[in-house]
Amino acid sequence: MRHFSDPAQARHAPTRELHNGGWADYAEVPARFDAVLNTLGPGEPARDFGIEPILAVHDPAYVAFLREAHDLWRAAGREGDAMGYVFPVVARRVLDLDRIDAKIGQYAMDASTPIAADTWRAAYGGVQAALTALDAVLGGDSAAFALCRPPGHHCGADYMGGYCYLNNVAIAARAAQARGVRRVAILDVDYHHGNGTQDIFYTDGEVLFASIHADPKTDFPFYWGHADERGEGPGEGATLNLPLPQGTDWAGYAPALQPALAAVRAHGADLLIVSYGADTFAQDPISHFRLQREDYTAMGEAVAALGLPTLVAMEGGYAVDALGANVAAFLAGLERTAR
Ligand code: Q9C
Ligand code: ZN
Repeated sequence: MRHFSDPAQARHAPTRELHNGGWADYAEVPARFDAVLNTLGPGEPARDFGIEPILAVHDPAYVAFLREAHDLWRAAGREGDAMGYVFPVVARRVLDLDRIDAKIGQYAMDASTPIAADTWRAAYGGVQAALTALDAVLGGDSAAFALCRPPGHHCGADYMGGYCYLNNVAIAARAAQARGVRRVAILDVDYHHGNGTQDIFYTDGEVLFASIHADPKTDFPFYWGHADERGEGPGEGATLNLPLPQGTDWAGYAPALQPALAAVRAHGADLLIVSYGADTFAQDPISHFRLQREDYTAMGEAVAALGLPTLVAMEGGYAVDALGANVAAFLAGLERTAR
């Protein structure tokens, strides 16, 4: 299977995040990128599809903010990474305030998504990797892998969060539709609920969002991903959330995969996009499932059995030493079943 990335993606290097009331080392490290390439090989460079596919998903004012936030932070005399600390929970008012802290809060859902000097460039590169992999799939490859970093599934049309700035899979889904694909299914198997992706497609009946994740009662992002969130209006029934308890191993995970795959089948999807996070791994330092490397191969085989053209995009996975192998195991399973 071919895979795609942009070297600029390794330049995004925030130092710390606010977690449980204190500073924690930033888990979404550049070494994740190198670890995957070390295992898979260098792959192919992302091509540049421009800003338009990004603006088909994200608010232009939010995109402008992402591009300038770090410069504004420095201009305000601040050091290190730009990060907010006040958030407009009441109706999320957009007031076009000048103070950098007000801008950040307006476009953020948390304090675990700092903007460093090269964040925009890295996020842009990750989107282009996803679009290049999409192009491979639409061009006839049965599957392709985009080494997206930073990840994307927590950010919405106009907010960042959960280490995510641009929603790679949402952008790929809309780009596919612009090229004539009508029905898209997004299967999100990252440990955390993909709240941003859900949000973007919540009222859209043509894009299915099905997610298996840690119960948000105990895990980030808390406010989304509960089983009763099923979509709204024309999107009603096109969102499926399958929360699982901390400690879930493959024996508990595999049964949840079945209704998710059944939903993809029932959707009549022409294209499958997988938000692949390896933070369900037993040794993940910030997560609490118990999957093993071989389970990812079984997962890949189950996904391949759908028989759909498949774009796989990287999301989380923080056990850096095991990340390459955990990605390779999933891709091997996806390739094993002939289609
Ligand atoms: N120190 C993704 O996996 N908070 N995002 C965790 C750990 C944020 C995870 C705190 C978790 C976001 C793409
Ligand atoms: Zn995650």
